[in-house]
Amino acid sequence: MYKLLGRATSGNVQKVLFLLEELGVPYERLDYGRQYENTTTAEYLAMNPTAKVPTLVDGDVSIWESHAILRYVASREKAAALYPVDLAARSHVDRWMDWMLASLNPVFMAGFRDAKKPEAERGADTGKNLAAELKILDGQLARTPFIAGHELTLADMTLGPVVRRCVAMPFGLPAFPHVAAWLERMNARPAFVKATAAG
Ligand SMILES: N[C@@H](CCC(=O)N[C@@H](CS)C(=O)NCC(=O)O)C(=O)O
Repeated sequence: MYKLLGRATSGNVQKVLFLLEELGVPYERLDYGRQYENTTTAEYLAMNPTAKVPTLVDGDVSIWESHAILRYVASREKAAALYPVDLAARSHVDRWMDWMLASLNPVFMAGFRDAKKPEAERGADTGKNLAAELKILDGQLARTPFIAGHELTLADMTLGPVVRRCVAMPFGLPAFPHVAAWLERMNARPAFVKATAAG
């Protein structure tokens, strides 16, 4: 049985929860990170030298980096619909997963930090930068119902938990109708609702 180490409020943990719930495989989630103050022990660092969550334990194997975990579990469970074997189809999933980490995540993190500050102390471009990335996603979702095409894939799993937070940020963001419709589709999935229930 998979063991997922990570608090349920972490967006990166929620990505993995979304996949595990969608697959319906047995797993156990254990509270690690932030308030639990248990990611700097020698035992944890031996599994994950970044002292972050999530970490996935599968027997003797331990894996960190949420997207590496998603790829491992989808491949191990032979979930080819979620992570295609065909290389061209797979590249559509991979590019959006990488885009999430390389392009959306930095502006999401800036937004996450700024949202807690009084308006006068926020970065001048935080909302603008976030809107620019969400516009790219909205353009893609105008073309296909799911991020990497006509079916749910790991790309939706990497983006769902974070984009739902992005659109709720207090920066007067414009409407992104295709993103909003896609989030409604995500919210219709019990796996997504359960994965993101902690906030
Ligand atoms: N790129 C890493 C980022 C991991 C990360 O930053 N995790 C955050 C939670 S979302 C964390 O561990 N924060 C400190 C903590 O909770 O102790 C991944 O995708 O797994």
